Amino acid sequence: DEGREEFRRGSAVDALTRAILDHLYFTQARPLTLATRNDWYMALAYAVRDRMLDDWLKSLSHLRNRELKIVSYLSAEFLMGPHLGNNLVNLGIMEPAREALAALGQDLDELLRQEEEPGLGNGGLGRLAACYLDSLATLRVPAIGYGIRYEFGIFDQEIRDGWQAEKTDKWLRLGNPWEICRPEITYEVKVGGHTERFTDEKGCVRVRWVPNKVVKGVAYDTPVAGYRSGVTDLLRLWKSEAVESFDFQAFNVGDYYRAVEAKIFSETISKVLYPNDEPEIGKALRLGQQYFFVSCSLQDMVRIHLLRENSLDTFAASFAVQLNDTHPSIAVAELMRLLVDEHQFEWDAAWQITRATLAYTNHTLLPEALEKWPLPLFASILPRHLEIIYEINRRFLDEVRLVHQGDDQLAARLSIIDENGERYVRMAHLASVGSHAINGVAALHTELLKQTVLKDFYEIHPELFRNVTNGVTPRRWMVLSNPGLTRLITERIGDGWVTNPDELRGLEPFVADQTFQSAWQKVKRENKSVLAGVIKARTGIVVDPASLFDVLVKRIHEYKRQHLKVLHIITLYNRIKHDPQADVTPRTFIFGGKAAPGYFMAKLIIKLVNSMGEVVNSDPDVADRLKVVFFPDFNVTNGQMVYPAADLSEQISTAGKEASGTGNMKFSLNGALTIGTLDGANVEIREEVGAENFFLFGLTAAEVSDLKSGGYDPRKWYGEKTELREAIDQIAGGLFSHGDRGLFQPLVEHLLNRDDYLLLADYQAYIDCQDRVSAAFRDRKRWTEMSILNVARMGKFSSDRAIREYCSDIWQASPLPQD
Ligand code: 26Y
Repeated sequence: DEGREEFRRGSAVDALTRAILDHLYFTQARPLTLATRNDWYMALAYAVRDRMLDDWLKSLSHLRNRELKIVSYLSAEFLMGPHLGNNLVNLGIMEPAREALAALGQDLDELLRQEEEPGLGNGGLGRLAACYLDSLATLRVPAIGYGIRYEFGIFDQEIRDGWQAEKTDKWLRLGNPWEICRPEITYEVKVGGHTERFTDEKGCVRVRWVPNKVVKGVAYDTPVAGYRSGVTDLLRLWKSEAVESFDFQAFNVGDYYRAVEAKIFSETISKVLYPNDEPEIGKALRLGQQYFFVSCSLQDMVRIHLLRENSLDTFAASFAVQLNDTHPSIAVAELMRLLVDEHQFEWDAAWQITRATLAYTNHTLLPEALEKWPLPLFASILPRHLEIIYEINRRFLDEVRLVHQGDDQLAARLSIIDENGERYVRMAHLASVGSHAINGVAALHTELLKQTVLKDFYEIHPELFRNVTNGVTPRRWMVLSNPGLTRLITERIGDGWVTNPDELRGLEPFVADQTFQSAWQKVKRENKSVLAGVIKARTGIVVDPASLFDVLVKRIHEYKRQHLKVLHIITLYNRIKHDPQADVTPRTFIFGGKAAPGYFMAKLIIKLVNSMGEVVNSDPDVADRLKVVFFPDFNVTNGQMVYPAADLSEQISTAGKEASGTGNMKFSLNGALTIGTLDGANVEIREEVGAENFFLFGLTAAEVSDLKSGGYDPRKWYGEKTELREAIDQIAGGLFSHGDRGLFQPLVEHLLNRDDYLLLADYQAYIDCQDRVSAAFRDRKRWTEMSILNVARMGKFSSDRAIREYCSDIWQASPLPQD
């Protein structure tokens, strides 16, 4: 094969040039003279995809190799971000591609901006899945990410008159060159109907599920290249379609409209991503989506396994299936159904296989964010699964009662069915009972899991619990998004850190080095200038790259306390108003993040940020020393510009509420210092970088729960803290709403009467800590040292480390041997 079709495989400039021209003509069907920017982007993308195919097809052939365990990452969300740049980095062809395009009169950066990112996720959980696929491929572990090919991903956010407006995300509009449709890989998925008992040829009583609808899932495959690893893994997303036979049947009996309705229903399933990061009770379509992708994925695994072996007895040796939160937890009942109903397994054997295969990752402690489905709804969509769940539950609770005789309360608390009032299926319980491992996503989170939401499970089965602290991929979040810092680091310590980021420790000897420090500052300053340009273009606001870039970007949520940051800014503003000569450290406050469309308070917080910003930004007394920016449409693409330009990373959630956080890691890796509470992975970040290089404030998780159980009264803090009272009174009094006292009243009321997230209790500690930040920023040398040390000590937070832990502690999966 050597030398064959060099122009489709080679990474030299002329091979790439020829490949791009070839795709422009033969794939895009465009003459040079008429090619649009999108044509060039598509041609380049296909040329890059071609270069992934040898490794990919090799990896796909491993699916047939019975010796190799495949990791299946089941996730309702994969927030992959733009593919082009990442693939150029991982294949090592960024520079030749740039040159090839230049020779063709095209600018690579412009084409990179042409890609519409696949926003098939809400935030942290979906982005984690994407980082994990990058690490799996980089570590040469055979893996498939299974999910849903939403036609519309997370909405695009616009800001109109300070409010969030949602626009549909039409990411497929101009085509998707990265995916390959596999019309031959399809599965049928049943929905609704009822069950029947019958006796089979062997005289066994079996169950038949008679659905009232059947839909079809079609596989769409996207290659995921490892970083120069020679392995390309697979992201397989399911699109729902109508089953042809079903149509024809209805058509034949003349019921044309019913056939059309069935088709519409079928296509609705994968239509749109739910833009919430907390469940809404009773959304039938959401349960339909979850079952749809889980069923397709498990049927696909069964097919692959049967190509390897003739019996399903060894299924757990072929696949390690990870449940990304409870969203795919119906897999517990579906795998049982496939084994028992469709493959005639005995219950006990099937149960043993199911538990050996599945493992569950929990991502939240908030009780209101735990998924549960009303029983009647569940029964109407998945009647057979409900029966199976009852049987799983009966056997599980029998065991519990046997060991813990007389403790009926315990059984009720552990039950998969919530019977306190309205009855629900508790998905976290289903996932826990059906898994051989349960993990949290940061050390503190796992400890709290064991003490709170999964306490009873931990007490009966402590051996199931693990911690795997989250990580992020240094490829996208450093090499791709921060080429300046990447170059500087690599000049000093080589490029081994990209796959072995513990090598970043090699920067420590340079921490006080004058030349290195100025080069470091220069990179940060350039990143800030670039971001300043984008801010100007998108918001019209002019910001000074010399000021401290103080950044809070993440989904908008009360527990993440964006409004605590608002109180801080108002406090600084008031200090200036009281003394216009006051010596304040100039800061640019950058907010970003989407609010769930139905989350009123979150949307009001966005409006508050913008309204407050208008007043602060235009006040002549402020004289441009404070600038407030709400950066619209925070997503992966925008994140890649924001993290590298940050001086200060805001990680200010109420302790005990943020499971891990992963933005915190991206900031620190890019040289921002953190101001944060002891929450989620902040705890471990601080441990790694050293307490002296981290701005810590606020109550601990234990103090939070003590304060709450003692009957927390926010008015006490309001009464005692003058600056706090002034800020709240100004919001209430209409200072930021043109005198309208009604606008922010719900927010103020909540703070004064409930303050579930303890903003008032943490306010003073936060302000005092921010004063220390301001002072520290004035000592350029010390700040730069801290910044370098943050980067040097981030090794632990690589997703490679996390994936190695999953492989050894949960999946028992190993890398492919080098060939
Ligand atoms: C039920 C459905 C509407 C739903 C959809 C998305 C529920 C939750 C979510 C997303 C949750 C999420 O993103 N959680 C975050 O996971 C990150 C990765 O582990 C954590 O770092 C972060 O703390 C956690 O909030």
